[in-house]
Amino acid sequence: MKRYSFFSLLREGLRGHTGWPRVWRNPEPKQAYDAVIIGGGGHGLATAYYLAKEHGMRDIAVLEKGWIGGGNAGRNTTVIRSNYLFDESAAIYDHALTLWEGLGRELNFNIMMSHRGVLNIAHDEHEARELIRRVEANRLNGVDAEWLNAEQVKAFCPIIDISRSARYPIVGATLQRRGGINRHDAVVWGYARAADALGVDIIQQCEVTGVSMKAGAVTGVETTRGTIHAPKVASVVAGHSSVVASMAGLRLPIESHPLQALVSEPIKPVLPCVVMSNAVHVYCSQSDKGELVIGAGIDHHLGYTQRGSINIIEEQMAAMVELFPMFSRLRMMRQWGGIVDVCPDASPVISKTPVRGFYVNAGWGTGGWKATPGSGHVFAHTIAHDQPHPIAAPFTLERFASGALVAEHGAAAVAH
Ligand code: FAD
Ligand code: PYC
Repeated sequence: MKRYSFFSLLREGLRGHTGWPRVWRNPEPKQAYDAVIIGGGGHGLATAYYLAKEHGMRDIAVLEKGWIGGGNAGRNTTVIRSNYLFDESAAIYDHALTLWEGLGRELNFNIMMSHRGVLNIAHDEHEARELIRRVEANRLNGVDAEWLNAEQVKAFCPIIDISRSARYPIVGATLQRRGGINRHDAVVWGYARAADALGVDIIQQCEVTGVSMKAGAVTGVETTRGTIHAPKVASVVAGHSSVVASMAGLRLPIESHPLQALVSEPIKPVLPCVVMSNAVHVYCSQSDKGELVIGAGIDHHLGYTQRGSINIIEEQMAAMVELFPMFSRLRMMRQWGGIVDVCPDASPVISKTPVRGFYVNAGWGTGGWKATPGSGHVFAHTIAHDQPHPIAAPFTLERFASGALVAEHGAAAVAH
């Protein structure tokens, strides 16, 4: 990778940043590819990268209607953990966490991965029993998990209020030390640069408006930049999965909801880990810039509006101050929303579909960021071999017919 001196940085600043080389190409769409990935978020770019790197497919386009990373990849709060209850989920989320552990090195890009630990708080005996059960299940699956009592929680996160007089007293918490946060745009840019270097065309400002089919098989897509032919088309469009699936005549078991987050003004480092509370309905971490990154549950209505609302600010702040009274004087700086696709069992869909050559990766709900590398890795296998990767096999669409659901509402955290 090219390195820049202080003087070259200064020169670019003074001449209006006109001389930087492109980090990935900006190609015109070709008329045909071996595979088209719809959606330039983290999952779509990771899928393209692993298709090219591990399956030797180089004639691939990623089509993004806006700019890469402008969807949920750029709107999420980057909490990463793999402490899900069921074996199937532990397998995919821990596969992702293992890939996160080496991803900065693999992409040669600083993704600012910080394994600072994730606490999931229990406020009563019932919650404690549920969470201890999860710790035991995690350990059986080889996922690192600990149970901390209230004093141990305080030792790990000194600013948290564990007084018995609190409205929601803290009984204990699970801790996953390998969990943490990273930098969302760095992940997107790292995957984009690596995929581009392997020959993948990343095409922004190119919205897919139709899926073309013949005799039950996909033949390509219609886009705002023309028709593109491809024998394999994969939809990885997070909040818009039902919209794109309907272009192929498919109805997915998915509902789309707004999910909001907000950040405070930057302050000195005070919060050393991620803290999540289902009962109080808030979670929080502190970014390297010093801002507190705070999230809420989903908006209860269905919708596609990517914006904040007053009730969420009020509810989140009330909940935050329950856990961290010292934050009562903080000012909030920004609030935003993204659209998340939620399946009835709070688990994703990584699947072939009844349309031959058309694949769907969707339904990650409020928790797909943490899965990004694992999702891309196993989805690439599914597309390349036309067979689910063993880790993805429990997450095909067939489960909604067979009833073999993977009900992860408890582990899906605050947001469901
Ligand atoms: P996206 O980045 O949304 O990518 C999909 C892309 O498809 C978009 O760029 C979109 O523009 C594009 N697209 C859509 N339709 C078309 C079309 N017709 N043609 C071309 N392109 C199209 N998960 C966690 O694990 N931890 C968290 O802390 C966390 N916090 C969150 C907080 C918020 C506020 C939100 C909204 C989500 C959060 N999530 C979190 C969930 C996580 O962000 C998503 O599950 C995940 O990012 C989805 O990945 P993606 O790459 O598919 O999504
Ligand atoms: O799944 O851990 C999670 C999460 C945190 C915030 C939103 N989702």
